[in-house]
Amino acid sequence: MSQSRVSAEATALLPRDVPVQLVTPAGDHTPDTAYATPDDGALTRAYAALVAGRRINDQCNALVRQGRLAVYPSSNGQEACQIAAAQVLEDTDWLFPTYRDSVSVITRGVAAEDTMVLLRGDWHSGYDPHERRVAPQATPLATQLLHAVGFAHAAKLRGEDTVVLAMCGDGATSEGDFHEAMNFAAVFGLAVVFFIQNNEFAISVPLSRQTAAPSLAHKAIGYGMPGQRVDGNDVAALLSVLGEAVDRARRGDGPSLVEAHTYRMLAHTNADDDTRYREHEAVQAWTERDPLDRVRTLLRDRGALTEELEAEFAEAAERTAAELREAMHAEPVVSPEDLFTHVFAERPASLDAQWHTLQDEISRTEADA
Ligand SMILES: Cc1ncc(C[n+]2csc(CCOP(=O)(O)OP(=O)(O)O)c2C)c(N)n1
Ligand SMILES: [Mg+2]
Repeated sequence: MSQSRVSAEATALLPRDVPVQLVTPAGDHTPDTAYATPDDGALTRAYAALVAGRRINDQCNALVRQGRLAVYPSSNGQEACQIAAAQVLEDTDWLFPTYRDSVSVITRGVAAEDTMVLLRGDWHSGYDPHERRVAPQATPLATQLLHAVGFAHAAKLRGEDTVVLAMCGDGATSEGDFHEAMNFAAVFGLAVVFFIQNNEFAISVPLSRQTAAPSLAHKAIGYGMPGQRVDGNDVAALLSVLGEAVDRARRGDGPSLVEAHTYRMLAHTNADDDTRYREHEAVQAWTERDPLDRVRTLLRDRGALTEELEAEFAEAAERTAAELREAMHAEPVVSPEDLFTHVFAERPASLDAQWHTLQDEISRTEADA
């Protein structure tokens, strides 16, 4: 292989200097020769999901304050990433989300109240992963990337054409698991799309302390897969760039990495005070890049989004929020024995003894009450 051929192949793996954008923050269409703009139907569907996603984020924030959720890592400001990740997949594909990706999980069809079981603290996951092909939301950073890669490997061995989309944050790219997952996926040519939502922070740690690379998408070339950067608040660009990565994976051309440039508009979770590490003005500046506004403006200008449709979307989002509220206001019925279930296929004597100790304590407490 000649030197120039090596460098041409290598260059093809590099991301662009400027993230791909198809709709400007003002709502103007900026066509791209390499990435097709989704049609108005697809964008309207995405907008409906964005409206629902924003409403779910708002509702969950309120539920946290009411003590109905233990914690809520909001994706407020990141809804375009959340929607696109879910909408580029076929029903038979798999999504591997993180704790911040509840809106993706719900957009994929999991009931909102089942999605919130984890964040209410009732159980490790409130849904059957196989039903909508959504892995349980991972809290330990980057672990889900290895699960996703293993899953894709198994699919390949079985001869299936399943695509696996694995989500992570900018901070998670510093984990060893991220690198192992990328390397394994590339070496074995697996159908994985690694999707980084770069929201500029890992709790209080800014991106500048996370990496010295020109961008997170530049990491892809080190493993031999293409990397691309996309405006993470432009749902049209996300659908196109992620869609292309999914098509590539399905064709058998291997994994790729997509970095979305977005911003976390709220604190890391309700347990975090973001005024301690970032300026209010910096956050405010991102309101002008809101992911809902720009696609709404575009679709309204084109006449594709009528007032009736908008009202319909808002009503549907309100119904989802009301159902979630109602479900979360009901007291959960949990059995203390659940703590001991699914730990081992057959419960060993030592664990059984612990359960009996707890049972004794419970019956004594009940007798005292
Ligand atoms: C292995 C591991 N280390 C540390 C943590 C604590 N932790 C939870 S979220 C977080 C920040 C992650 O930031 P990022 O990957 O950018 O995702 P974001 O929260 O911004 O979506 C950290 C350090 C964890 N959950 N898992
Ligand atoms: Mg982050």
